[in-house]
Amino acid sequence: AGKRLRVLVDMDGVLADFEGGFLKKYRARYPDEPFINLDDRRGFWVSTQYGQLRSDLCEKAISIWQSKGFFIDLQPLPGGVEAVKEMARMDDTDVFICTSPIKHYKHCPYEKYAWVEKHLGGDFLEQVILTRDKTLVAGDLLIDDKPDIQGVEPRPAWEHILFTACHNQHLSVCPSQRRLLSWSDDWRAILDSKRQ
Ligand code: BVP
Repeated sequence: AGKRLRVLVDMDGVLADFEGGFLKKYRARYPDEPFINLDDRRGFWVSTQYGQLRSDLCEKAISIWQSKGFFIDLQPLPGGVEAVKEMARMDDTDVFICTSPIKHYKHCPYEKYAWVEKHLGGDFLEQVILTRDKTLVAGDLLIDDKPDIQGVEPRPAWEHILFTACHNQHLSVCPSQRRLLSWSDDWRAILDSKRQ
């Protein structure tokens, strides 16, 4: 038997619909302000692009995900919860949810745990890793929609699989970087490619 495979799965933009949840609540709270359609999103940071649209919109955007209820109300992205549950049932496979909380800590960390309990079940709380620095976490794969994942460790153990999202779909990443286009894409083949 080979060694166990360890898969790290990001939450926002991979399992939970951060972009869709943001736009819906932003438009409800600021109905008279301009907004960015998901097709027009560019760059990982929502706040940066809103700030470029008009400087005061940066803090308005930030106010949305700092609000109580933002993270728990996020809808699951299609197929994500099912994929993670299937992964966790696979032989010789350990799955962890690896997510960075915002520094405004009043609601976000609590609601991230609550989201996992709600959608993946209480047993899955054992698999949650909250960190602002994913380079310190050792794993074979990190499935994440953020194009540049950096931290204090210059040589992270994982291979980053870029999960396609509205903000990164037009990005030409270096040819060695593999993508997962959605949870309908062949994630099982990516896992198999890392098994001994
Ligand atoms: O908690 C999420 C939302 C927040 O950053 C975290 C990203 O976590 P990972 O997906 O990397 O695990 N976030 C914050 C801002 C702006 C802050 Br100022 C943003 O524009 N987008 C965003 O996702």
